[in-house]
Amino acid sequence: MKSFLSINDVENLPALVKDALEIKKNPHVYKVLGRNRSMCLIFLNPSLRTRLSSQKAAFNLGLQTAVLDVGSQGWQLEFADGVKMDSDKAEHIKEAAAVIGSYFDVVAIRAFAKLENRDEDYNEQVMESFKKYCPAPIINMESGTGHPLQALADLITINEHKTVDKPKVVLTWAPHPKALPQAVANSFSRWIQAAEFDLTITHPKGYELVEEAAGNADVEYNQEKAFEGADFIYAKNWSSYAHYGQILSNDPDWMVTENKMKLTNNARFMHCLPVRRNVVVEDAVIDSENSLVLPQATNRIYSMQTILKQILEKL
Ligand code: AN0
Ligand code: CP
Repeated sequence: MKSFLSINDVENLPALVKDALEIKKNPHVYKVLGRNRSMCLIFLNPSLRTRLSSQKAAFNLGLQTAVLDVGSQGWQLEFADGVKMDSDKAEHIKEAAAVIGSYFDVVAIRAFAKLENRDEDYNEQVMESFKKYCPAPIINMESGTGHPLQALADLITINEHKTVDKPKVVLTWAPHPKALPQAVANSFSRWIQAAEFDLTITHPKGYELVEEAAGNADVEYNQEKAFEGADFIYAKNWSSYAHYGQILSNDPDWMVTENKMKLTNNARFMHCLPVRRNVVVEDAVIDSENSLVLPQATNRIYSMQTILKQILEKL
């Protein structure tokens, strides 16, 4: 693998998941791969899991890391071409990405959708600029349109916990006080369908995902109907794609509750975290023995480690 921006960079998905499960059993066997090599983690937005699991994955591979928090430590970056840089942005991505790429062997970037301009977010301006100007391989730690490291961790988790070959997976929209990106939902939908599991997406009208992400998933506007017979319930809030970045509903009736979980096939509950308790999901569900939120977070180490291993092998 050269860079990892989305599922399009994955040649063989079953092999990738198998590799991750093997690495999880023996996390230290590839330590030689990272020797005398280093990775820079660049954050334009906050993170707990991605930041720490990426450093842990690098540690397991013997790879050194440096972290740059652009907001508090770096110069504000300009991404537009040909502009007169007389505002608050002190450095252009052309120089910044080239410099960082000359110091490190791998560069990982987090840059959330700004939810202001759909084209800017969906053209992946930040990731594409790094790809263009940075000579080192790039890893997406959540971009304008996707969060593929999370989706890989989710797929590892489902593979570990499924009891049938093709489980019924339900992605449910849930309420949230702030407008959130579509990235997690987009990637989850794409990866679950690529893994050929049965996916139903349920959300209020107006929250349809972009066509390439929705794919051939069943869309069910009645959440309780969607939950019937589900093996996995994956909750996430996202803002509208059609009415870009807007909150169209905050209906508390969409929260995942113990009562709704009773409609499922004793489903496991999933969320990428961070989660707002008793807004997105009731305490009784996230604290139940059917909750997989902590195993998902643990698997973030192995999703990053698997991607890093494949990139380091090609350096
Ligand atoms: C972010 C999002 O929804 O994209 C990050 C999730 C991993 N969530 C929040 O900002 C709460
Ligand atoms: N799930 C996830 O990416 O969490 P962080 O935002 O804390 O990294």
